[in-house]
Amino acid sequence: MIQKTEKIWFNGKFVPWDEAKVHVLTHTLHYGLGVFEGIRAYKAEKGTAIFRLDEHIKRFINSAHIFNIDLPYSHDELMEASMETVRINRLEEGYIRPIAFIGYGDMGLYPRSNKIEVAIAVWPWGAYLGKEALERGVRVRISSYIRNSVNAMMSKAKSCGGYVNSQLAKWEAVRTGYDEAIMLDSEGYVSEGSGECVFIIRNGTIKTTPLTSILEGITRNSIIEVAKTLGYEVREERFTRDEMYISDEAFFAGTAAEITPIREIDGRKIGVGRRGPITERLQSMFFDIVHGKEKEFEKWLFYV
Ligand code: PPE
Repeated sequence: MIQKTEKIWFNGKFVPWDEAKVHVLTHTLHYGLGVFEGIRAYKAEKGTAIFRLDEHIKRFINSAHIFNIDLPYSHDELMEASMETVRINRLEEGYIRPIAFIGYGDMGLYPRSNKIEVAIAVWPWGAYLGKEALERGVRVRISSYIRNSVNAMMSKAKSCGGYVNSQLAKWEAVRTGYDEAIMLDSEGYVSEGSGECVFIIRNGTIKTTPLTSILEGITRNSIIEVAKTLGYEVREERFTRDEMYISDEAFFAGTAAEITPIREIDGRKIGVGRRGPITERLQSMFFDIVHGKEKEFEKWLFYV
């Protein structure tokens, strides 16, 4: 169960958690057109800091733009509202969820008069795939469902409806005994997890799928930059499921999942079957960065 905090920012005002409600005929609830973000705040050395808040708000605005949703708030207002929601709830560490959705009014697929509603909630959220997964790694399967194809759903937008596809994959994976799913794109190449980008490592080279059919992951982007700083070669190129099978290491990257090693795919052990050395190095650097222990990457922290 979600761990409640005190207040939710809802259309510009703070309301008590239990009162942040909508009508059952809220448009997005029926048709799925809405956009959201997932952001983490960490208890860093100098206080609570939101990781790459500006990039997340930029993506939120871009997601709305892709779907012609006129957000009634500016980039700066959304930044400040996110910070204030963390502050007012005295959240030391946790998750931030801005969402914009089409409110009550017209039904049907071309709502003309409905208000665009915006909310920001925060709550404590531990390791997405379990605390031990960060060390031991997870077991995944290739989904029988393919990723939303590029002209069916706009993958650069983090949209509510896009996650129906993710949930098909996630439920199938869990119900058949795995922790998480990896979906292939409509051409058969690896795309992403239900809520994470995918990386593999072979012979010391790090590979991640190109942005074609996936969300522009902010964790993905951070890892690419960190890996390059550490001197690794990083390639953004397509790869297949069998290349994953024979990789030395593999991991998921996402705000919620952070860096979660993958220890098994479709019943095949990856590398030695636990977190590999390069994954461990990137993971430990990533956790140092989000906790404010790396000067060079302080630029990514927004202290509340
Ligand atoms: N792909 C998908 C489909 C995705 O949902 C996410 C984040 C990513 C890639 C990684 O993006 P980024 O967070 O910018 O590194 N998924 C969010 C939702 C998780 C949820 O269960 O809700 C997240 O990690 O916050």
